[in-house]
Amino acid sequence: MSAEPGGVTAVAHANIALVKYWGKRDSTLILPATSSVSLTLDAFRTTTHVELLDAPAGRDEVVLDGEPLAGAALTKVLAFLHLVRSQASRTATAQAARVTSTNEVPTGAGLASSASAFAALAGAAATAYGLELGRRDLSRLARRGSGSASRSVYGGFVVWHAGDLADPAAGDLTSYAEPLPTAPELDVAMAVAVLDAGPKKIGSREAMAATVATSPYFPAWTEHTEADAAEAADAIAAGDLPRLGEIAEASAMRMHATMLAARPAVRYLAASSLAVLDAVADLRAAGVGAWATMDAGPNVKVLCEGADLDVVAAGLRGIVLPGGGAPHVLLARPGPGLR
Ligand code: 2P0
Repeated sequence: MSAEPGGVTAVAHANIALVKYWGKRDSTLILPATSSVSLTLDAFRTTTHVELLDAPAGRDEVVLDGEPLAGAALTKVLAFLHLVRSQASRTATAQAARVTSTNEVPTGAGLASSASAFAALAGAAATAYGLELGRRDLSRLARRGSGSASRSVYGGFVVWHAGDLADPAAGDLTSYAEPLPTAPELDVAMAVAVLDAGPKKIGSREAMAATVATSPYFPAWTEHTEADAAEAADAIAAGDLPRLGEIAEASAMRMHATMLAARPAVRYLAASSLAVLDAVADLRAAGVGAWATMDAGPNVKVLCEGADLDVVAAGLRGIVLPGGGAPHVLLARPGPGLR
């Protein structure tokens, strides 16, 4: 974070979960049902500037990519600013803020991420309002904006702990992210197959709530995910990419299976996604270490060794999608934490 005369600027990067977060046990505090493990990427970053105004709270201004923010997205940001002000004990005499944010996401990628957005906002707003938070508390604060944002406070491989399950107040203190010990020889990369399947039909927050409320598979999902997170951490420490890749692909498929069992089903998998999953299996059959993961949308992200990124990208660009055409492929490597 850099404090300038006119405010504070923070930069945060997107992260992709390898062991997924899907479901909350407390939606006010954003406490997850399970721990999750992610990789922060060098691509897809958000830069956010926060400047305090000579005006009372309630006159906040939020501009995203040059346009005033509106609707539900604005409500989320205003609630977050209110939280930061209350933590700074400045509610009585609170000054409004002007938030100016820019997302660097390749056009049409469909990867706009609340993770980089709320991590950057947490960093810039906390500093602007005079909160001196360590990384762990910044991660807890970012979590209140969007769960996955807690992980974007750190670079590389990260775990977000579910925290104390017994009561929410203890959970709020113990549900934070931290970097994972990583074998120095573990050199990974990610290829993103961008599939144009139109705008999302259901946002992830609503989809998670529907899954928790109606999927009979949800208890099995939570039971296995905690063990998957521990095994992923072991694989990262040991530099065992095949083991990490297997866990990551299984976690993504199980997450989608859990939401497919909701009533009505939540389905992000598209026909084009299945074509990419087949291509990833073909790469593996040909001896290339490549493992797929998917989030709340049709795009498929492929984890591989850094040295194999070009061959994986070529494999993905060679796919003939249902309906014709090939996926647009973006390349990413591990990226830094909030700065
Ligand atoms: C993840 N996702 O672990 C999972 C996998 C999408 C699929 O975290 O409600 O924007 O703000 O806490 O973090 C996306 O959900 O949800 C997400 P909220 P968030 O990356």
